[in-house]
Amino acid sequence: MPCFLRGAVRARSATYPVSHSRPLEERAGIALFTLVLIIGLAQPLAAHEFKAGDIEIVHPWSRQTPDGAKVAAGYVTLKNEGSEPDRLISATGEIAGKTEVHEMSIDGNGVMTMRPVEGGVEIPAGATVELKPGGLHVMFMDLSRGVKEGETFRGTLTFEKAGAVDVEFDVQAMGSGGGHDGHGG
Ligand SMILES: [Cu+2]
Repeated sequence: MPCFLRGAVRARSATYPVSHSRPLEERAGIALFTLVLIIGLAQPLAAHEFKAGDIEIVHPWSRQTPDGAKVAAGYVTLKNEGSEPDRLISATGEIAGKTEVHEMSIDGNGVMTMRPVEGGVEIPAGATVELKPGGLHVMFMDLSRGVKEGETFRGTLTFEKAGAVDVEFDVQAMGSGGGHDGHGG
């Protein structure tokens, strides 16, 4: 009886690598595929950068739009690494019929208003200017379609000196990045 058992165990362990294990190449392939998949899925959340002359354009983003929305806001961080001031004078977005650069402010009655920035947004030499919820923003109007979290859409930013540069706006979750939802164009 003990002899029989030992034989059975040996037989099973002998066949195990053949019947249950994948070749090393295949396992390496699966590992690589999984890694590529993880990196691919993580990409929309990672910061992304663009460059126009001395202006570094960090992580342009927008928000998922509610159903039927006709406007959306875009945000971005602009770093001027040059020795001359520059200005963001205009922007476009592929989802928008019209795009303006806006600033928000609160008037004497506590009413929040926004209007196009006269002459564009100045970016002093060596300075970092943030377009962010509640402040300066790109206003996408006459939207041709809504956008969902995880998508990207193309646009351009035009600077007085650095010129026009193509960028991609990452669409983040509704409500991300603070207030400033649901304002009219
Ligand atoms: Cu606005």
